[in-house]
Amino acid sequence: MMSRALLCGAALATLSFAPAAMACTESPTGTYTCSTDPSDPVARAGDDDIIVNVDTGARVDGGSDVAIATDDRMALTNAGTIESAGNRAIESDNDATITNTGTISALTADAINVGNRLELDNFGTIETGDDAVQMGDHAVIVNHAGAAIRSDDKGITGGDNGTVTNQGGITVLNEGIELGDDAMVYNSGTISAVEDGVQIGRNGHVINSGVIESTGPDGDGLDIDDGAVINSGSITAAATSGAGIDIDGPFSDAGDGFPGAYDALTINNSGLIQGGTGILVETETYTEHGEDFYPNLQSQIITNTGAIRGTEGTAINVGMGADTLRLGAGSVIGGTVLLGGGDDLLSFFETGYSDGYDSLFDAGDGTDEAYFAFSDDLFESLSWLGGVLTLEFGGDAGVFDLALAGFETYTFENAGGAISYSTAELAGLTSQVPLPAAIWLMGLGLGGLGLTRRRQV
Ligand SMILES: [Ca+2]
Ligand SMILES: [Ca+2]
Ligand SMILES: [Ca+2]
Ligand SMILES: [Ca+2]
Repeated sequence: MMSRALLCGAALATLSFAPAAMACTESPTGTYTCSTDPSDPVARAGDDDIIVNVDTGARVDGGSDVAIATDDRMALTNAGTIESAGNRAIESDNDATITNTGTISALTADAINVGNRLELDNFGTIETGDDAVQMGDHAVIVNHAGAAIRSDDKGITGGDNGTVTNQGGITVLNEGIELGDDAMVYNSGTISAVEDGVQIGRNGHVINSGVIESTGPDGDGLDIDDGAVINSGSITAAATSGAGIDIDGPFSDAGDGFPGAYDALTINNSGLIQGGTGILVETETYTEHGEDFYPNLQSQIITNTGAIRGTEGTAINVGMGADTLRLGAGSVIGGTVLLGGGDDLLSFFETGYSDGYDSLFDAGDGTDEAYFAFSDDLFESLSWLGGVLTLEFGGDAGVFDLALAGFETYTFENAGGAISYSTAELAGLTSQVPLPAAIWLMGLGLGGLGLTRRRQV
């Protein structure tokens, strides 16, 4: 008996060191102020229009429950800590507004799980063993400079019409940002994901001046169906099977038939797009997980003044449809370009190019055109071998060479106006000694003259 009483006394003494959790103060009705560490959960899951303010230094501890639960139109400001060890940190329904300058964390469940029309401004930290932010449609999220979202699953995941601006860091073990159709993603920070960096659906718009990267064994930098991408930063995938930008095709439940084609995707790149394949369009038909997947038959319109690289040998594969690849001076294409079926256009729309094109440009089936915004008298050499036309340019065109296959028309902007050749006409030039030889000898002659002049100096 004696020893038991001593034990109880010891236990009580130990407990008394931990401050008892205090309820958040409710005043006026429906408005809570949480100012102690710890504070009890706010458990108003069935109630609308709840306002919660968590003060600096305060900590709302959900324990094994949700730390803050409300129904519609919650307005939450957190400057302290909101956490749960066994459930979601924040759970609300439609029209939630959350401003976080503190920490929101959940060990085993979503940190924030809400319905439609979430407005979230994060200046602090959101971290979780599950999804960091899961929401419905029409979300508007800003992860501000210096803010961090870390998760063992997805970072930000939601439905259609979402707008996500990331100026800070999103570091996750699954997908960084996953949204449905009509998504807008503005990134000037860093999105680092083991799976896809950003995955969005149809009519997506991505403007990136920061880093979007997939670091895992099978992710893509950006996965998108149609819409527009403007990249001045980097969009990369480490996986050999992954693409910097992966462009899906339509899909439907198995047996339901072709659901209709997607629309065009425009990509303007002045930064880096790199993956096992740099830009990859779905070209296959297959069935997986009870769904039929179809090739993307649409146009991809790519303007590149930066670099597009495929570490496994293919820089760009845009498949079926009438695709356009416009290359600016100073652009780099690291790997083969496959323009695929359809009437495609390869355009060198400037002058002053550098030698950034080591691999083949294959235009594939269809009536394809190569366009040059300079004169055909800027050929240094031309050869036709095994179906590959190799052109070497100099002068105002810039010093570079190209290997072309599958093109039907070659257009040059000569002084007297544009002139077009067929492959047969250009290939024929290589077997007619006078013209190419004359050009080549003239180049050599000028080079010799230059050498002579230099020697006189
Ligand atoms: Ca295409
Ligand atoms: Ca094509
Ligand atoms: Ca083609
Ligand atoms: Ca062709």
